[in-house]
Amino acid sequence: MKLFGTPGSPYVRKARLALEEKRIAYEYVHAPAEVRETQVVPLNPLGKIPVLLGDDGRAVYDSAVIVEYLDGLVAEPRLIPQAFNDRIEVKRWEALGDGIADAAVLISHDYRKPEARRESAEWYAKQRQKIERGLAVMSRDLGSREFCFGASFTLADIAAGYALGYLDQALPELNWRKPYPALSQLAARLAARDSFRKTLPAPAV
Ligand SMILES: N[C@@H](CCC(=O)N[C@@H](CS)C(=O)NCC(=O)O)C(=O)O
Repeated sequence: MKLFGTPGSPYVRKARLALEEKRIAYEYVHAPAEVRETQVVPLNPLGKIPVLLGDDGRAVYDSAVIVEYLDGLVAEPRLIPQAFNDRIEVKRWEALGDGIADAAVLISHDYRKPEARRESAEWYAKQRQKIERGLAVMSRDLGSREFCFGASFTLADIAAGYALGYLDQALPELNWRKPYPALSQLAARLAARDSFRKTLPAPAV
């Protein structure tokens, strides 16, 4: 099985975290923007990463579908609970992680444009509010518990972990740790896991 991605993408990291947690062997194929047309578009018409290519030739995208696919492929450890309400709760955590990452990706891509072509201050404020409201709900729902949902590690922890990690990487000036000490402790616990250590992107130079 192959996973096409780039190390800086939070969605690719989500898929890699699921592969690592489930101990599924895979080949990581570096697919930066220059090769997307030839390497990714034939597998995913949307041209986005991550894409998972199975040994049977089946291509799976996007990251939410990849995680669900992997969780069905290898039963243990279970990342998405089977009971309906529990499953929806864990998927809601995933939506929070994705939404925080979406806003942070938009901001960090806009930063790279020449100043004259950047979005307005209102647009930036709107994206930051999404991140801040998302963090507030994550913090409230985590409370003083060890895991984001239930009594064991799930996709909810992957979602919080990759979103918080991406904020550190893309928007370090946000300083989210100070207002959210419980999320900060969660991030430290997650960072100590093999899966998080193995998928930590190298610092930008
Ligand atoms: N919802 C998708 C988002 C994937 C996504 O936006 N990936 C970015 C990289 S961070 C990408 O491939 N962008 C290229 C494009 O949109 O053409 C997922 O979770 O997989």
